[in-house]
Amino acid sequence: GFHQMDGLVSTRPEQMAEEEEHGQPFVIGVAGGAASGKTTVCDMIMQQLHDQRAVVVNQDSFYHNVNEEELVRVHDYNFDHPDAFDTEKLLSSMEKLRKGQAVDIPNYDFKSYKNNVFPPRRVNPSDVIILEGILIFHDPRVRDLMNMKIFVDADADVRLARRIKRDTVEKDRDIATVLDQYSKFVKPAFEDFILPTKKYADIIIPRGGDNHVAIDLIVQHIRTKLGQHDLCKIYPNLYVIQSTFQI
Ligand code: UZR
Ligand code: MG
Repeated sequence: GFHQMDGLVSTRPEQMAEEEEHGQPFVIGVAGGAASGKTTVCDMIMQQLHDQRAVVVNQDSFYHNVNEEELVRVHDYNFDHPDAFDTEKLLSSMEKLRKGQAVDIPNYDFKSYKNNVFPPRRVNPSDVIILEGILIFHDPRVRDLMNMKIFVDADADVRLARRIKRDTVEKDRDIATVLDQYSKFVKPAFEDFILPTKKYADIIIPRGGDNHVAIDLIVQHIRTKLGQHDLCKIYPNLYVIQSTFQI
């Protein structure tokens, strides 16, 4: 009997020590169609969480490099397909962050379609990690990392209008190319891969970044969750008292 107990006692604390030391981050997933307002929603959450250690990790950073052969016909390359992303790398990066280690995240260049043109971005472990991207709810392993899932909703015409504006200004593309890519890849991929992941969302935000009430509610919830976590660290006895009450 004692032997078995010894075994249990010696493995548990070791395993828990690492996690306890850093605390598990609160992971928020933000999905939605291209140009739906995901980035705006993330920026607004980050602004309101200014006093917390929070970081945004974009799925865009994990685009595979487009090779020379594909580059010749890059207008036939589907950037809206789940296979366009290096999900294994995203998972291993998240694994490190959760262990309290810093990670170097690739800086994908939309002009050269390469992830090694710019130096990587150093991301430090944080209390809140926001994972943002069109297909961030697609892989169940990535979904399982999330404590809260948000889907940003915007009408298709709004998304297309925003996208034309953004891609012509920020990405130096002409309107014909943007429209062509939209009907060939963006719209079908939205219907085939992105929209079906809406069912995994805990919260659906209509009107994207314009919805201040929704953002306020979300930030309040995050604060409550983080507050509970902090109280538990500062007053370890508080939880015992609370649970006695509940029983
Ligand atoms: P957000 N995208 C590009 O246009 N070029 C690339 O090299 C990589 C991605 C587009 C992608 C998707 N697809 O619609 C959009 N296409 O970026 C996602 N075609 O960006 O989530 O910020 O809207
Ligand atoms: Mg964006």
